[in-house]
Amino acid sequence: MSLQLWTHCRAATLQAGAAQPYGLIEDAALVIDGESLAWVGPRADVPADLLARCETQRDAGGALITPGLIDCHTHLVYGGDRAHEFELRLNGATYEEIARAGGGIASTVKATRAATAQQLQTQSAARLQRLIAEGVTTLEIKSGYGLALEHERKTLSVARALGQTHAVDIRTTFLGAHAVPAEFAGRTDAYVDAVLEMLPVLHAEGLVDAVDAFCERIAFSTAQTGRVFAAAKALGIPVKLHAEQLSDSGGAQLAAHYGALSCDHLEWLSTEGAQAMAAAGSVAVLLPGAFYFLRETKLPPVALLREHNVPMAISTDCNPGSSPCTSLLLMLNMACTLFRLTPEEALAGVTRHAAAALGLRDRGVLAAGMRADFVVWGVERPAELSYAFGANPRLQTVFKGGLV
Ligand code: DI6
Ligand code: FE
Repeated sequence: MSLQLWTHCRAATLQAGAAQPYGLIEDAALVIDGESLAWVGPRADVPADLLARCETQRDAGGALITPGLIDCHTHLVYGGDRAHEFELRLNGATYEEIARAGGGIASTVKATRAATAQQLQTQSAARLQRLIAEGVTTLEIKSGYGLALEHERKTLSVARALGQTHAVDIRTTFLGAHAVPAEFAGRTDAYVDAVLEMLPVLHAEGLVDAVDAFCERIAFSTAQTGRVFAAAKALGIPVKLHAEQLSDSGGAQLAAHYGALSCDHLEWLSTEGAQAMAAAGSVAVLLPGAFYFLRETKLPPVALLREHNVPMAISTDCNPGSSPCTSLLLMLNMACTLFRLTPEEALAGVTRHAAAALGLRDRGVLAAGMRADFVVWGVERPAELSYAFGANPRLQTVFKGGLV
């Protein structure tokens, strides 16, 4: 099979342990073999046998190439929106008043249940296209606004279908334990029973790549979350957790006990939680959009995560209630301005570490054997990607599995 050679570019490979920041290679070459990268390195070092097999040659015009971006925590598929509640709140209504009037998560559950699969798909595709336009080539989508078998199935099926119709890989996460639906009000344990019934059914239908829960005093306790995780483990499904977003409930330790791929949010993470995550190899997924939109003041403990070498990923948390955001590049900027990550940490957070948060080993860095998912940017330095905000990303080309 013939190969494709890319030259006249700078490559931010994001390889772990690279000598240069960002794993940057000046005057780089990439050799693409179908859906994979066959070789990445300095142009002068391309092996002669590979060079001889390159039939197509592309000049990147001095552009910067990064791995395709990965948005590893989204609730992208939902019905309706909550702009009206946003407006009500800014006109003085309290969260409780809105919730009592059927607002909050409950209103999104209602709208998601009422929507047909086709309507959900159309609404969600518009959001997905905005992420793709910024260089996202892989993203995770959680359920959790259906909260009943048929509606959780509808959400996860729409998520899968979006991956068929767009140049993006989609990983689906079952978040049945996101909130207690109205019909189970006051009966949280009975609803957890229902979640445990949904899980094997949806898994058998091929709709579940991972299982997540919202472990928080306003949602599910660690005991209830533990029941969901035990069921996931019995089915061999990896777990992730919305942990310590509003309080420290010890969710990170519980998730680590189950070998979680990631713990997400983490504003209230304790030292013990960070140690448990480090020992389990769980990724910390930081969500600056939710922090900003909810006007939180408690910062995630970035120094603690660094100290314990817990890898940090960054994601949009795209959802109608706490982060109505479809810009992963804006999250790069906010991770730096709000959380004080370095631009290099932020970029690793939407590439290498985001891949790890999804348990994917075939992407997130530019290296031989990895998927040929990459983005060609009209910028000189990698820091420009997190520096500018609200700007056109200057994205030139997205390669997905070797295809433009
Ligand atoms: N944490 C959040 O911030 C969102 N879900 C979650 O588990 C809130 C979702 C919503 O308000 O719709
Ligand atoms: Fe979330």
